[in-house]
Amino acid sequence: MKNLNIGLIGYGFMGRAHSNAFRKVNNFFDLAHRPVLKAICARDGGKAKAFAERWGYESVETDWRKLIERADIDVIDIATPNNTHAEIALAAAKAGKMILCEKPLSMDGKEGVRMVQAVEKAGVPNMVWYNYRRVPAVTLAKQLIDEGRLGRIFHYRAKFLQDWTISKDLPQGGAGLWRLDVKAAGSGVTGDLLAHCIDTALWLNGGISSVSAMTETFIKERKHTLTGKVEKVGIDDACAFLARFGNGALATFESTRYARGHKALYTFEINGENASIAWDLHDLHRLQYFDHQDEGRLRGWRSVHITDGDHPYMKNWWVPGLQIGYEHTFIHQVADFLGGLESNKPAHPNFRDALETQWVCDAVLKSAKTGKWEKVPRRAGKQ
Ligand code: SOE
Repeated sequence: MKNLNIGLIGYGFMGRAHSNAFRKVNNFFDLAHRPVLKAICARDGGKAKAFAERWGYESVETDWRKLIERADIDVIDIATPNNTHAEIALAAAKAGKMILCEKPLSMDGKEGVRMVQAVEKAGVPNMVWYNYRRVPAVTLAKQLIDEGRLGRIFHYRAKFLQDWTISKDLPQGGAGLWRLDVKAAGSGVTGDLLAHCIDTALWLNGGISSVSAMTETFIKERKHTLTGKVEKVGIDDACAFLARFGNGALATFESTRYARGHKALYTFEINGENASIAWDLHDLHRLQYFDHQDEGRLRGWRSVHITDGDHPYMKNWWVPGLQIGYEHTFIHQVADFLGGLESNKPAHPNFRDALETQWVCDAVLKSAKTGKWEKVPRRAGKQ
């Protein structure tokens, strides 16, 4: 078993999800690599030390540049606010480190191009944590589509609804609230939530060619945690867009942080010529499937419980019928990343895949400003 030394930057919600995955992956998957929690890096040394003690990191750094310089680190895992991804990734690639990066890849497509070029020039394995691809039911949806069971796809419908920013008293900026600060996040729900929907959609249904979007910022000013002043809110609180896929399918996407009663409701439905698929994050271990080829008298939506040994990833877990949850998607992602190193078939989504999502986000935000349909820019560089 080969050790793979991890240097994690950032100890927030995602730092915990990633650390849990690194710790558990070898207990459930047969792999030739073992992630070792070598160092946690964060500006606040006290908090980083407490995190290291809780999760079992061997050492603490307070300057990410020092972490990247360390010869004993193999993988840099970026779990920091969006505006720091590029600088860290560029330096890590230059130092020859493998890179795992939180979503979205970058602040925009232009920045993403530099990141793709850096990892490809350095030849370092790279991956972006779009974890919902690794929900077994979502992976099964991909298998069914790739097997051609849906036939021609006509419609793709996705939503990601939350309600945690409705209060006007919620400040923007700083730990936990940087997602509301446009300087740190780049955008609001588009980069934070719709990026997930777009990543899944591109994976399941291919490229998006054009979009027509609307966005709204419901609360125009909020106190900034770092400056103490009331400042303009620059993010999109809600975004809805129409899209045309390269394969001719029509799509609707919607996301908001103002859907009272919804905490993290990610859903999608795909309608094909022969069959349809629907999935819901609140019922993540089920895939709804309608097959028009079923005998007419018994035809209807099936609710398949994705817990059997022949379902994606499930043979690695408990016994048939027992379900798994959100945190397992990150474990699957680490397992696939390590498996990719071992088979020489790199895991996806890599930086280049995530750049595609970025281009769609850029086109969505542009369309919301111009009020026009916008084309999604083409890929940068060669594959
Ligand atoms: C925002 O609340 C958030 O935590 C996103 O940043 C995550 O990517 C999403 O999976 C859940 O919601």
